[in-house]
Amino acid sequence: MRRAVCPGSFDPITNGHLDIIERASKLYDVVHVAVAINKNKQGLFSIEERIALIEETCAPYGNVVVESHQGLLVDFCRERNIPAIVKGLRAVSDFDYELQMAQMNRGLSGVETLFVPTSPTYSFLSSTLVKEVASYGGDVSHLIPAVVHRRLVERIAERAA
Ligand code: COD
Repeated sequence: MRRAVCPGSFDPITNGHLDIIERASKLYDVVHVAVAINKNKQGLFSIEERIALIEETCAPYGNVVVESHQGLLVDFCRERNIPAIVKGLRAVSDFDYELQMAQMNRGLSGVETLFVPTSPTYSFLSSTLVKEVASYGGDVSHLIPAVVHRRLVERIAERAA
């Protein structure tokens, strides 16, 4: 069984994340999506909400398992016998940090990182920008799945109330 992991914060999942997960799901038998728990960073969505949104949007792929994880990604991989991390690369600006993480992770445990070039439509896209634009009333409906858009609009309204 060939396994890979797509890690991230996914606060919330965007079409850019989905593009990478879908492409990984065609290359591997099982793709684990690891939602990082960061105790120092309060997200817009809870970990449980992020997982539910990822499960719903990735259900059509049929081979995606969504889990939270705390601590080192290499430990997540070791516990599940996952030999590969799949990451999307948006631009040169992503490269330096991604290369550092890839080399560190390989040095720690031997796990390899495979980089998938983002689809040009999503090369500027991040969860942070989506939240910022939506918080000022901008239209981000073409950048995130419909269910995520509904939840995002609701959450921003709740926070503003
Ligand atoms: N197009 C293509 N890919 C994209 C896009 C896009 N528009 N947006 C995001 N991605 C991909 C990228 O591969 C990105 O790395 C990944 O999705 C996740 O993105 P985010 O923004 O949700 O998540 P990050 O960058 O906050 O996640 C960082 C991690 C959680 C992956 C990282 O900090 C980590 O591995 N933490 C675990 C602790 C650990 O092991 N630390 C040591 C690392 S050496």
